[in-house]
Amino acid sequence: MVTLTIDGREVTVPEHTSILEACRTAGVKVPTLCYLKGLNEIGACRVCLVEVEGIDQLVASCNNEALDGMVVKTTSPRVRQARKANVEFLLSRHDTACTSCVRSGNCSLQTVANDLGVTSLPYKVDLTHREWDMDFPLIRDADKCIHCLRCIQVCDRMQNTGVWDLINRSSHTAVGVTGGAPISETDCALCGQCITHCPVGALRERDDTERVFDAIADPDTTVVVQIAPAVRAAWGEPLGLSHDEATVELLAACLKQLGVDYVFDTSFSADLTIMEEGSELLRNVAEHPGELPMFTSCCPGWVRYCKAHHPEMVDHLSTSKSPGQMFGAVTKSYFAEQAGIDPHKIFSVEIMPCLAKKSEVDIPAMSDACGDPDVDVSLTVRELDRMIKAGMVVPQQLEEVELDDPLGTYTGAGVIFGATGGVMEAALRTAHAIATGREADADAFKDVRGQDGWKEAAFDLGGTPVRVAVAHGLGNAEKLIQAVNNGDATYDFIEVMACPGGCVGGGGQPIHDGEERAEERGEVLWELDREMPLRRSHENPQIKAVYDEFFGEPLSEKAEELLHTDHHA
Ligand code: HC1
Ligand code: SF4
Repeated sequence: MVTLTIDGREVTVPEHTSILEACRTAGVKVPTLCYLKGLNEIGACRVCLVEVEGIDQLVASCNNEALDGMVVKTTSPRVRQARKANVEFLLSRHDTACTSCVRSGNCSLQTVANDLGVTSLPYKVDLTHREWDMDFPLIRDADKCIHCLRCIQVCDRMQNTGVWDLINRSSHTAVGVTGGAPISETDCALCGQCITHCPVGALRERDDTERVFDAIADPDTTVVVQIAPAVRAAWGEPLGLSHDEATVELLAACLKQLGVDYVFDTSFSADLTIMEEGSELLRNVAEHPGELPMFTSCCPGWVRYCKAHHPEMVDHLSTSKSPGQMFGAVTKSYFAEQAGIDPHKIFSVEIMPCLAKKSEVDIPAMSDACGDPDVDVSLTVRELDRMIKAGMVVPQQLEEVELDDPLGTYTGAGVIFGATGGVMEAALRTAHAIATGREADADAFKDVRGQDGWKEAAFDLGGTPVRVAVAHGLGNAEKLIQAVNNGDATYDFIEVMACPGGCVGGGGQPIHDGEERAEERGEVLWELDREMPLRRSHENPQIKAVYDEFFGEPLSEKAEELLHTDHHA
């Protein structure tokens, strides 16, 4: 341990702690822009400067160690003036059109400039106005970049993807796409983690909200919205709602207030995915062992990564569509038939914590129900929240409403899809019942929960041993695949979610700069599961009905046509 003095207070911290972390331990606020603990500790933004007795220069607190006997000052005039000058320098090269920026009100540069009393910009350099493919789901505005390098580190070290890099030389050095390639030609998985880790508005999603507003305004169009499992754990955060207040039923009320015709829950089709994927797993274990290990395929970020980096594994991806896509196919077939609506007049919207879903809905093969895309638009939670605000909807003034029939019923198994390990656990609950004819305790498979990057467990499904693994974050997935390819690990079934923590930590979720909320949000889902009367997908009465009335049974010809896909298509 080392003991130092910060602003006259003695603080004791473990050796090798940074001065910044020591300040945080002492409750001393130090502003930062580039710092991400464990990932980006490079002192690039120079906003966390502090004064250390005996050293002439001010030092960046994030990449200098706290030493025994050190005396640190964080509030001296020198420190304040230097921080302010550094923020002014960043602003001189920044497009400060805050009123039209998606991060206005949630931007760390804006906050620190306001905190430091920046009221005018003493100088300004010409901006670059670099071109970008505005049709791509991920938008980058080079004029907003502050060169914090977080996106490079997150993409490279956490997600093993390497889309971003430093480009150009000397004074022209900037952050850009590696090798200067067009973004659509890179291996970007569209996990969106660079967006949620950007402190400013340099990275964002393509905004598709106007397409939804237009569909709502068209009297000939029936707008059907599905809400993904992980949305309920986060949609209320920017709107000042607690987790208890921000229920899926209150969100349904907001959507109805906006003019949406039907509101359903993707957790319903997560139950459907389990019926198909669980049956596929048992079939492969019994009849096609060469197709093992089977990987989950509900995360399009992971599917994109797999296709780009591990084409040898594509045939091991489950052919079951993601719940979002299954929901779209069911909406424009079974639901349209039940409700007597022409499926061509349905506008199908999914609200997802995800960026990659924007590319999934555009895959040409995902148009099985009536020839039109099964899902027309995928919105992130951030776009949803912007729609709620733009519609002047005040959730606090609304009463909850029930989800619509017949696709609004779901089980706890469907809800936990949004947290790492949840898809696996939901699948095992149902696979066990199919294999044995008996119900296991709903918590019997909880060994696959938790925040470890790579988890494994083995279960007995009616005499058949099944070895499973769960990875979240593409860097962890990469390690797991290499172990499988090298023969160092053997599994039958593997869940991969691209985002750390699963969809609760998704790249389309609300942003809280410097904070990781996935674990806390995941707890919301596990708690909802514990409270649900039905916790196994096969117990969902509407799932039973949809098989009785429409699909026949899992893996039937109709199910294969509407609920499965060819990943090579
Ligand atoms: Fe997910 Fe899924 S869990 S992929 O993260 O399988 O986005 O929430 O909707 O489709 O159900 C996302 C979440 C979501 C699908 C489900
Ligand atoms: Fe999207 Fe979820 Fe996959 Fe992240 S983990 S890319 S949010 S589906």
